[in-house]
Amino acid sequence: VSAFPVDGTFPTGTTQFEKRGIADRVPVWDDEGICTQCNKCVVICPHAAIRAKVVSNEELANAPSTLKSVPAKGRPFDKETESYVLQVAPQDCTGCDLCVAVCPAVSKEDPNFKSINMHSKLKVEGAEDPNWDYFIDLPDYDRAELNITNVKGSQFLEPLFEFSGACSGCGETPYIKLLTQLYGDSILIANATGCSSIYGGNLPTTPYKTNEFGRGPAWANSLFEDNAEFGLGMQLALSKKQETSANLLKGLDKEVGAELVEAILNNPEKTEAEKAENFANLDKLKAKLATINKPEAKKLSRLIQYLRKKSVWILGGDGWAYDIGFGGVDHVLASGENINIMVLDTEIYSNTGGQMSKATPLGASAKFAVSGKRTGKKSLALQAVSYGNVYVAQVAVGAKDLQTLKAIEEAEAYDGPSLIIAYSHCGDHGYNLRDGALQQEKAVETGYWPLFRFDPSKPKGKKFRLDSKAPSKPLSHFMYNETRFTRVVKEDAELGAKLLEQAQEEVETKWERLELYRDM
Ligand SMILES: Cc1ncc(C[n+]2csc(CCOP(=O)(O)OP(=O)(O)O)c2C)c(N)n1
Ligand code: SF4
Ligand code: SF4
Ligand code: SF4
Repeated sequence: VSAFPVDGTFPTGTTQFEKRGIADRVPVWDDEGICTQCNKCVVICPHAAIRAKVVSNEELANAPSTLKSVPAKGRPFDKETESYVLQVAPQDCTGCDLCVAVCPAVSKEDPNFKSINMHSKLKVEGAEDPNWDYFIDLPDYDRAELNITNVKGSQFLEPLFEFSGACSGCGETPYIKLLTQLYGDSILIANATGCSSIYGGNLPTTPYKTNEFGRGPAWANSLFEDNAEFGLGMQLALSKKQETSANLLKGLDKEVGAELVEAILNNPEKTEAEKAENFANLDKLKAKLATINKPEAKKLSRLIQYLRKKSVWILGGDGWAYDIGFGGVDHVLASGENINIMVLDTEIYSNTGGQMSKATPLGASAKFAVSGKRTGKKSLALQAVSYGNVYVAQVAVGAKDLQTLKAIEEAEAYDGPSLIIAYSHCGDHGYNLRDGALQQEKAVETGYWPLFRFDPSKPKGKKFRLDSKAPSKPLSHFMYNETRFTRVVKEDAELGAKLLEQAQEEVETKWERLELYRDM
């Protein structure tokens, strides 16, 4: 039996040592000339195995000759002195092909050739392994300089969730990765049991890691049924510690100096620059506290990390959020606390083999609904909207990555409870997940998965924003590419046709209902 530390902590950033090398084929950045540097391949990668950096040209002076780079495009980069590099980690890539599928840069001469293309790993790893080793040690761009309100800029941020053991092509992990890129050094994660707790804490390794300053997400998994309450407890403890540390600091005003005290207490940490300033001030405070011989100073030294803006994110699947943990989710939403919930909605209990949940749509076959579910999916999002003071977003990163990014940023900024329902394709849906992002696009086009955001902090008439257009394609365009929907058609064509008709009707009714929210 291994010796576990008494407080339940374990080393982080350990998946990087696994080097599972499970892919037969891996992507290679073949044509840097046609690459638009959009970073769409980076955001969709479930395993953080393809990354982009912008570095000064000098940094590349000793790079392997096979490491490609191009002048960096767009703000804030200097194309004369800085280069854009895109690199795959061949031994961490799972070969899902999602990055190639989303790449918009197609060769004019050959429509089957893109900026990145899949190759036999055996043939390319000789060059690409050393390329990755060099690339990963290159410095990350200054966070405070990047424009992280667009997808491209956000993808230069270091992911603090990488190389998880999730299935190849998983639709859940890109959301978690993005969350850690944006706020990884300032968040606490409460994780419901489900796929995300298994690939999130697949001991002895974990995909969560810290940045070069030793800061990263604090993560814990309690149970399946109590995760929202678990996260609320984290939030209450966090608020108390923040309050206690602020009071201690105010009490040491004279010893510390009013200017530093004010600078720390009044820093909203809304931007990366403000965050960096607070880190610098806390370093100064730490040094000062060491010279003050008072019990309050000693106590504050232990609590100094709470003089920070931190947030709690509660993560889990639909089985947790719609069904078994729903009471807790509802309780947290009703609490008014400044807390965030993200539901990774695969529309089934994925981790235990695909059982039906209240998120399973009409007509889909799942365990306990093998011949097609006969009732519709509940709208957890609209239930939450009914509170009026909850920020709510329904997103699909494969369909509209910018909307997902905005939703996460708005949820984090909103001073109250937030709920993001994130469409997550899953191997249990029954198709090659290479097409996961394409299916998400179809889900949005057909009205199966409308995209919207409800922000109570916006003025009347501007609170509800529909981010997708009215359904423009029949539902079958989306549904009939997935075995979960075609199974019933194969078994009983008449029943299949009836369920499709009902599902189509449901889509139209749901869209009409959403349009009513527009004026809110
Ligand atoms: C009270 C309880 N019931 C059942 C389980 C078994 N269990 C663990 S994970 C899971 C499914 C999780 O499904 P979901 O919340 O949709 O997350 P996903 O795996 O799809 O990400 C189940 C049923 C459990 N751990 N606790
Ligand atoms: S093939 Fe899949 S795992 Fe590999 S880099 Fe592309 S998206 Fe990531
Ligand atoms: S998706 Fe294609 S065009 Fe965009 S950064 Fe990746 S390789 Fe370049
Ligand atoms: S079962 Fe589905 S949700 Fe779970 S890791 Fe695999 S693809 Fe992701």
